[in-house]
Amino acid sequence: MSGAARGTHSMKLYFSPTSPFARIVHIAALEKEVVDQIEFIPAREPGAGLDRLNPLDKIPTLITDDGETLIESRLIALYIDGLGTPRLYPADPAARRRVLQQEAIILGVMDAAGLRRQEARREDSEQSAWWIGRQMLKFQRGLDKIENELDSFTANDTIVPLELCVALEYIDRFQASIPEFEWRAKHPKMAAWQARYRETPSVAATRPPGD
Ligand SMILES: N[C@@H](CCC(=O)N[C@@H](CS)C(=O)NCC(=O)O)C(=O)O
Repeated sequence: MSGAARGTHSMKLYFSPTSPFARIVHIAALEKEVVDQIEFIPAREPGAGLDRLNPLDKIPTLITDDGETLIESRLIALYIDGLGTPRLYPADPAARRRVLQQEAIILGVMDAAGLRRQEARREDSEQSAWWIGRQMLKFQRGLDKIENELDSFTANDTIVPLELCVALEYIDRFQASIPEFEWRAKHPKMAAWQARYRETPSVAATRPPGD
């Protein structure tokens, strides 16, 4: 990392405490022990100006110590991992591809859950059963694949099990209002794994208020 002394903020992370994508970046920073080099900027407060930095106006957005703006949680997590010896995304090409593929499934499940949830915020008459059905198929198929390959998803000390925990907690957060988000009955291996893994320090330390 170029020239940052421990304890001084050389990067800026635009975040929100309830964003699961920002939480992944926060976890990566804790795992890589660079969190004290990051200034956390609440992006949704008036005057934060995220829209001037990121044309998509999305959280998370990182400004590196060189002043580069990075958008998308996985790009930012990759950058943070690269500040030391890569571990969250292994250097070996085949292992790295597997991590990126497993990450794509987990983030895809989280995207589908987010889109389903947004639909629930519309008036009943404006909700599309077709769109909800599409998202819930992605959600169910994605979780089924993870359940079937859980040993591979959780075997290594990479970003994958950490992201899986974030995705499952995000789903749990909305289960009371969206009953089809119930996932434990059909995915017992994952439920047992989550009950153990959720107290991993970086996961516990970044849990949103109220969860
Ligand atoms: N694919 C993006 C998703 C980021 C995302 O959707 N962030 C949400 C908050 S959880 C956001 O900023 N939404 C505001 C918007 O879409 O206008 C990533 O991985 O960073």
